[in-house]
Amino acid sequence: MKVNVVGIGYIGLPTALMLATSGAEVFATDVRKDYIESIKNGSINFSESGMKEKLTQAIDSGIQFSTKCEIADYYIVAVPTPFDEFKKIDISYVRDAVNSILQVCPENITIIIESTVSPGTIENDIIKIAKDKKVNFAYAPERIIPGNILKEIVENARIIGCQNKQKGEEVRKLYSLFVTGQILITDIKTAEFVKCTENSFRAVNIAFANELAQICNEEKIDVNEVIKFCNMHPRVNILNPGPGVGGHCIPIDPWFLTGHKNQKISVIESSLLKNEEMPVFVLNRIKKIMNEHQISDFKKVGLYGISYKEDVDDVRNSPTLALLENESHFTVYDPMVTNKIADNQIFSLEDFLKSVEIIVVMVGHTEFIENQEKFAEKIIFDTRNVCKLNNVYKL
Ligand code: SAJ
Repeated sequence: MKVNVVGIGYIGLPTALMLATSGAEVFATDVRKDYIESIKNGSINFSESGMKEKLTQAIDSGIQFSTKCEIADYYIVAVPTPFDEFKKIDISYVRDAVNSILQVCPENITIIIESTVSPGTIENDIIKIAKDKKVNFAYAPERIIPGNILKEIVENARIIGCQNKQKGEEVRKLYSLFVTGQILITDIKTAEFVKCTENSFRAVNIAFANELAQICNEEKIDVNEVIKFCNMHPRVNILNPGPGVGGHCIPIDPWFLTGHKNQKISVIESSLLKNEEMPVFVLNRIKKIMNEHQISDFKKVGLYGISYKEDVDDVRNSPTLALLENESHFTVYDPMVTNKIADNQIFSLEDFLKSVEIIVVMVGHTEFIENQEKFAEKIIFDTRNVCKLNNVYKL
């Protein structure tokens, strides 16, 4: 089986590597020339456990990297789908990818879209790009969690949306090369809905936890204890409040469900807005703590963590960066983020500890959890409920 994966970032790269090490002949295409060159030499621009080793194995198995699409039986598109200024999906990368495939592909092949799209996009916009050329389309959204990509890409159940059952079976066969989880076949639009709904569920649930945190804070009650006890109920499962929701999925994908004019969409929208307001809620809490301790210099406050969540180096839509947009004078440190992206960024834990009096735990990296005693002399505001020291401010 010849497969051309188009877009070899967070999703496309592991997909291409898994296919290449499971018996498929794989071409991996990306428009970034420099990235292609570095990846050919075994270098990856994000940190993910096991990925470098997988890349070496895939190179040994004959994976080919290029900026141009090749002739193949299947094409998998895994390019970004950001939203525009009106929070509507921007499909220009998907459109460009499909156009570049159409220039080289034979007829009757299948183009599988993995990028997240709003329901209806494939039928209304993407299929039309093919015009008279006879090709098939499928939608196979990914579900892998950054930090555990290589395990989840194999074990998670997958939903494949297809134009007909027979094509669905063919696509199932392709993914069966490396997926051990169930592979379920449905129509394209249902699959599009599934993807957006999963991330909306998480966004709404986290927003609920964040709102609870705000209410509990006013009543001087520990929200984490309330949630812990609630979750002992057999039918309750509340997620964790935090300083905001980052990453490239949960703050974005739910907007793809909200543009329906004939329905009153309030739950999803207000949840997204609730999550977006959390960095400012945290900022106001920090200012109160500074007042209590007569600290007025923002540099004496250290934000621990810049990435959007624990143990990843990804800073996309990071709550810490959102907080810094409102007040840029804080000192910041993140063991995972080694390039300079903030004004007062410090690169060693020891220097960070020497520079600040208050520490705000924005991300619960393993480094923090395993070295808590080093922070014992500091005033700590723990927004992630990971600190076991005494006298800690909680969200
Ligand atoms: N967060 C909270 N409280 C929680 C859980 C998460 O505040 O209880 C925050 C995190 O700190 C982070 C953000 O939410 O800032 C998102 O983190 P995440 O771990 O929930 O999700 P992502 O964005 O890393 O990955 C999600 C996953 N989707 C679901 O779990 C439904 C993943 O499976 C998807 O593949 C991915 O989105 C995607 O690509 O859509």
